[in-house]
Amino acid sequence: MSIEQTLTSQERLADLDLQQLKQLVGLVEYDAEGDPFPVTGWDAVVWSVGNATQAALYYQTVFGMELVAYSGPETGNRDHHAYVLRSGAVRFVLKGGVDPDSPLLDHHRRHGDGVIDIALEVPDVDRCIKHARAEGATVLEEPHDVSDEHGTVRIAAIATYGDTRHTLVDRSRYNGPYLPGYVARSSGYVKPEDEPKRVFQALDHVVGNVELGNMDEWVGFYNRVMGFTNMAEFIGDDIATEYSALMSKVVASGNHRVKFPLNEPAVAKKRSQIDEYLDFYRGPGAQHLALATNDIVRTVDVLRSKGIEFLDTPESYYTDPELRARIGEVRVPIEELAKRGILVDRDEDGYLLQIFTKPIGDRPTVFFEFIERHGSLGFGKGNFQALFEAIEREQAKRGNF
Ligand code: TYF
Ligand code: FE
Repeated sequence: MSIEQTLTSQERLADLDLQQLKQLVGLVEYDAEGDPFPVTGWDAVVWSVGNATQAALYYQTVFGMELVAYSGPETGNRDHHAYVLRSGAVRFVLKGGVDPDSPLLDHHRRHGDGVIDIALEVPDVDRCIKHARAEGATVLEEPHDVSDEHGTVRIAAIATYGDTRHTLVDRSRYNGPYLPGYVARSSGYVKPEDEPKRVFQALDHVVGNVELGNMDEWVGFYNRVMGFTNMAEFIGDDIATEYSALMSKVVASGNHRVKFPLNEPAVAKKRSQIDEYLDFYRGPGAQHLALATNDIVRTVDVLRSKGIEFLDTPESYYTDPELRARIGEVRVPIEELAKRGILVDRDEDGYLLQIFTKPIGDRPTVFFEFIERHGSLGFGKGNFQALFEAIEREQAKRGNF
């Protein structure tokens, strides 16, 4: 039995080791041999944005990411600009149309800013596609090699919920800055001396919102097509009708690096936050990305100082004796968490600290979560009520009922 734990190329570049990743995102050892669709980890999150040239600056100056590669008219790509940014093991690719007839602009007209591709690094693209096809997946791009002076990448893509895709990338024979067609690029932006090197190190999970009644179908898709297994945490209809108006289940890759909670709306007293997303995104799509940090207090302070707005948490959350008793001792005084609105949850494995931003674009669709794990492999179940009440307060401000 092979117990496989391999670093992704991004993790190696970021100088992260397996011990750090275990802490940051809770990866586990597993038997890769019996895995029909082995996944090493995240490759990139590819965004369609209304103005990639400006968004690239936002992710550098606000989120502290580093510009590393570029494709655009100057490199022979007349269709769009694409800026590749990284923070630790996280890679974002921001795409914005140049050619007025670019398909990217059609996508943007419909969905607004959002995630078009959750790309994964895999050791064997052909094996994954063979399995995916046999399980009925839609293959959007057949396995093929792309090469330049830095080597060869093998690549393919399958469809997932809505207009979202999973590109599968084997970069074991490649050492360029991103993909063939991209050139290395840095920027003139100079980070202030007093800022941390990074405000997040790794991607923890990406949540998908799907239509009413479709959650189990998509859980089944990830089980069958990608060999993902279900994690213990879920939101059932018992909790849903109480306050959250959503149901949720979580699937994970064998090594637990890649975790996909999947939400569907539930019928409850108030219009679901998931319905609001589906209306404004015009269909299923990625709802939030959880970014792992090893110092959430610092992360929140830096981001707030740059104008990022987080959901607020009422004082009563921190003074609730039941919560106090349940969370016990954490690495920072509760008062420090209360000042910043950081949430705490504890389970049998440990605890986690988390906080959520307001939607990051013009539509009430995509947002970020920041998460600092200390043993807990969960998603903050104990915070769902406080969190969903906060989301509902924001929905009400937007005129939702
Ligand atoms: O990823 C999760 O499951 C948590 C909780 O609309 C959550 O971050 C679930 C649904 C949602 C917002 C947060
Ligand atoms: Fe989350």
